[in-house]
Amino acid sequence: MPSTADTILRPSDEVADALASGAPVVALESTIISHGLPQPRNLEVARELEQIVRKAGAVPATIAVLDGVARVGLSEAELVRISTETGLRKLGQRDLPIAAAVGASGATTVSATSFLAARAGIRVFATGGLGGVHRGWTEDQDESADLDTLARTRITIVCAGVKSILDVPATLQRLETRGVSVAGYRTDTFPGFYLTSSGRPIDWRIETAADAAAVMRGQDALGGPETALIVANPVPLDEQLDPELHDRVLAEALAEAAKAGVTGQAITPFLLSYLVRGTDGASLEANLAAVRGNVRLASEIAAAWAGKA
Ligand code: PSU
Ligand code: MN
Repeated sequence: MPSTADTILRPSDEVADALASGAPVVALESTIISHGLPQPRNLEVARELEQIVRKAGAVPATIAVLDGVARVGLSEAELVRISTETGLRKLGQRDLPIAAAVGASGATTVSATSFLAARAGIRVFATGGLGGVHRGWTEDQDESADLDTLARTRITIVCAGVKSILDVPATLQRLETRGVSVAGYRTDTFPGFYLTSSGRPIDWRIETAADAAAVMRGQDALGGPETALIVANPVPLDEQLDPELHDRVLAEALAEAAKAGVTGQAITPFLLSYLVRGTDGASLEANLAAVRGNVRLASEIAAAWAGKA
């Protein structure tokens, strides 16, 4: 059977209706659910994030590939699938056509989710922390495909910065080079994922969801390369991970990963789960606090963008 846009990329009826009527829609990724969070908490989180979007008056579109079809907006049974199915793959943007051809199922990373959301006509996307340049890049050139995709995809991504397991200054540098717009939401420093601040300054600060929508209109009015807007939204201070605990356990995690020879797609899930265990779950709570805040803000931005707020 030939692959057509129809058979390979399928929005749910609810998402299609919302997009057709100009209602606010927020894209959510599935890798954080399948590979970034422990079971069984991940399923509760998948449901909770959708609930936050709905309460804010927008439609959630969790994105994943199921049996070779990129699905935009999942049913309850499909959320259970991405939370519990063993052997579910982690798919970046480059993996999508291959997964479609062989009928594979997988969770989508920021790169794949941004790409599919934009293709489906969704402009706003919420996640936890972006991928980026890994520490030790000079040895293995591990830079997440998230950055490249954001340099050529017109999406607004709300995140708590980039994951602190990464080389944050190098990642910010790459975002600058690749022409990706970055604005801090009510902050002058770039957020540090589990931590409120990475300690790095940020060039631009916005105060409201309406400001973000104005930036998005500016992107479209100016034309030029189809780049993303990163809205960097820090985890509240009283919900961040204790910075000393963070630094200590992260150093252990990085040493452990090097010793075990973990590389490639496996490194991010390895480090995140090491942190969960090494902090007795405190990193998980900080991660979730960050994601919830991002989903809330993304819902407000989607409403402002749709002209409903
Ligand atoms: N944010 C989180 N947890 C995660 C991720 C983001 O709070 O697990 C995922 C995203 O899907 C992101 C991916 O795209 O980690 C990055 O993986 P890699 O470094 O292999 O590109
Ligand atoms: Mn990588």
